[in-house]
Amino acid sequence: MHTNIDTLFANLWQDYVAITPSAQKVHELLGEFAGQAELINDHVAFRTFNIDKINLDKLAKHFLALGYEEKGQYDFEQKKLKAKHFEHADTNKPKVFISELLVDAFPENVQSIIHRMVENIDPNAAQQDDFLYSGTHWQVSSEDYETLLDASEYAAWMAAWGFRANHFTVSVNHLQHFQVLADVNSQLKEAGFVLNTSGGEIKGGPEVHLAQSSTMADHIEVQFSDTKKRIPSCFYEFAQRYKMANGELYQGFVATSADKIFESTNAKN
Ligand code: OOG
Ligand code: NI
Repeated sequence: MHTNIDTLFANLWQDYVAITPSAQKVHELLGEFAGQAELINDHVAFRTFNIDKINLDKLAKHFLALGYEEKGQYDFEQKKLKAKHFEHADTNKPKVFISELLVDAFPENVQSIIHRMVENIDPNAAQQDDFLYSGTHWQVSSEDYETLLDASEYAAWMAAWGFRANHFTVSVNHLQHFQVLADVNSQLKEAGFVLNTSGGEIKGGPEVHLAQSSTMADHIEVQFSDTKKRIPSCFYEFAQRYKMANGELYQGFVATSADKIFESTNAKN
């Protein structure tokens, strides 16, 4: 387990930008406009399968050990996913959003591809310091990738990329130059970045106390067991939080919005 939160997120960021070059560029662009070198992250997100060896709880353990607490649970029936979010008492530390695919809800052929991948993981891997940015622990063929893609974009993404930050999220509330998410989006589009328009460019809003947008994932070449393919890697998200009736900023997530954010890594449609 990591002993230092900032070191963990620094390592996660390094791994993330290596396969998400646009995130580094967006980071520089927003920092320059806002006149600030440091951007505060609203949250960082992770994906996994609901298989004991590496399930959501195994990922969460790393954050619980660093003082994070579980704060919310979410269900995505259509995508066959569950998620939880975690917060740290130090509100300047990023929140953590972890989802897991309900593998047993998929057809036999899909389950067997996933189980073959997971069987290849060392039994102690999930406890290792670097597990959260350890990537894949298996090899898949491009054919298996395509089979997964037809059943679940999420499963295919996991097969290609494994364990790592799926996205970082800029806290718009902490951006000095920008007041609202729409202005951030305009700036990004002007600079040529492509935003996820599923469910609208801005998901949610003041009425649910959270507005979110994201880039579409970069496309990066991946070596499969048989051939190379250019496929979606990771994306960058932007979140603006609003005060609730009690005057406090909402800290949770919004399932209907999250459902669309997942699609930022879609290879199809
Ligand atoms: C997570 C999508 C949900 C949010 O902020 O609502 C999410 C994912 O794509 O793994 O990050
Ligand atoms: Ni997110």
